[in-house]
Amino acid sequence: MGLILAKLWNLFGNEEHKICMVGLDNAGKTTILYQFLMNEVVHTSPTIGSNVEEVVWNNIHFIMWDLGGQESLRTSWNTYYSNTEFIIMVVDSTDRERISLNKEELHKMLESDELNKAAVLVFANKQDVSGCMSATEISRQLNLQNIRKHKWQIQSCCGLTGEGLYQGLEWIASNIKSR
Ligand SMILES: Nc1nc2c(ncn2[C@@H]2O[C@H](COP(=O)(O)OP(=O)(O)OP(=O)(O)O)[C@@H](O)[C@H]2O)c(=O)[nH]1
Ligand SMILES: [Mg+2]
Repeated sequence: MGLILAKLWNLFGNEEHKICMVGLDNAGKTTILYQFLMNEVVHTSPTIGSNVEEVVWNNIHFIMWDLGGQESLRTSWNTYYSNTEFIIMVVDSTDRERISLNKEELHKMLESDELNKAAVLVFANKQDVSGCMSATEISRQLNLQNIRKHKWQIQSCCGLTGEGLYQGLEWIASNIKSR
């Protein structure tokens, strides 16, 4: 009976799915959060702490946490991990210098027990900038092939136009466990 009620509850779109959006400072996380929320570009300044918004898409409720990416803030990302179903890592595809730092942060966070069941979506952001790294290149640089314990996907996107963002969300939706 409980299971049936739970299924019905999900059917009416009342279940919430927690997403933690991480990535280095200036990657475009806050820009992406507000594209999802309002379909427009907002003026951002570096996030101190976090932003959280409820994004409803196709009757699915996502609680999206956008965590500040500056070095001093990255050490507290783990305080947000409990009950996280999906990690979105946003990568600035123009930032070749810090791609290995991105890799370190990603693989470090995936060692956390609290993220055992989390799936990972990597957004290769800022694809509007010519000469930027492609999703394939970023995938190689981040060593995504070596991630075995988590489902993962990489999606190229542009936070300014919204291009690619909903393909990413579709992948997330198709990996919700209760569906
Ligand atoms: N060209 C380009 N610029 C982008 C894109 N997405 C975001 N930006 C710009 O990148 C800058 C940083 O964006 P934010 O969304 O504030 O970055 P953030 O990841 O939230 O940074 P922190 O809060 O410091 O962690 C802003 O000037 C954005 O307008 C994109 O797809 N293309
Ligand atoms: Mg921000």
